[in-house]
Amino acid sequence: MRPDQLRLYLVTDRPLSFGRDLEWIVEEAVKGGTTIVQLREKSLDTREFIELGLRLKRTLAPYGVPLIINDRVDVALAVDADGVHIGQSDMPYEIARRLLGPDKIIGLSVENMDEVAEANALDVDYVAVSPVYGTPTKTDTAPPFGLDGLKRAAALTRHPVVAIGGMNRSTASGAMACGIDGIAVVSAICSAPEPQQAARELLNLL
Ligand code: TZP
Ligand code: MG
Repeated sequence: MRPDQLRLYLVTDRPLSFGRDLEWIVEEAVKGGTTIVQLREKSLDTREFIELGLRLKRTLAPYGVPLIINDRVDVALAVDADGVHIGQSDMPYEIARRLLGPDKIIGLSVENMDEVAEANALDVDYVAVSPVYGTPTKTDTAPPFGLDGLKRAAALTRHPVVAIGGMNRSTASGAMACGIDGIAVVSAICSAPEPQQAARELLNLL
């Protein structure tokens, strides 16, 4: 993947989308300039997860925007998504790579400096520094990196970097100044009254 595809990374969250259709949110976000989309589902049945993945893949195809599946390598394979995003307690990178092959995107969350260093031994396509700030969207996180930690993580890693956790219009520019490739957002787009406008405004700040 090209690092510029990480610039504005939407991570979906249906509860934070206030009952609005996820395909609509995603298409609006992409019209506003979102460069990559991760389908993150924590409570869907496998069958529903796959059906939603297939629908989002059809939504994104005309825009050439990659679809990444959170956690579930089986779902990524089932829908022939562009890749998967794994955390430190998900399937190990080497196994995910073996199953997905050399061409799929694999992103990895890193939650402290040791994990940033360890990821340098893996051929992941990007790392997500998580979280930069504490966020009500996900409360079971590691302690936040802050901008200082983000800067050190960006300097230490050999991979493209996205920042996640508390990224919004007020925090985006400061994060980008740490030498990263993009920001990943949940609530700043999913909960926005106008997701297209929200994405456009974020992109303008990056
Ligand atoms: N992983 C680390 S923080 C986070 C995830 C999925 C949630 C980020 O949500 P928001 O609303 O963009 O702060
Ligand atoms: Mg995970």
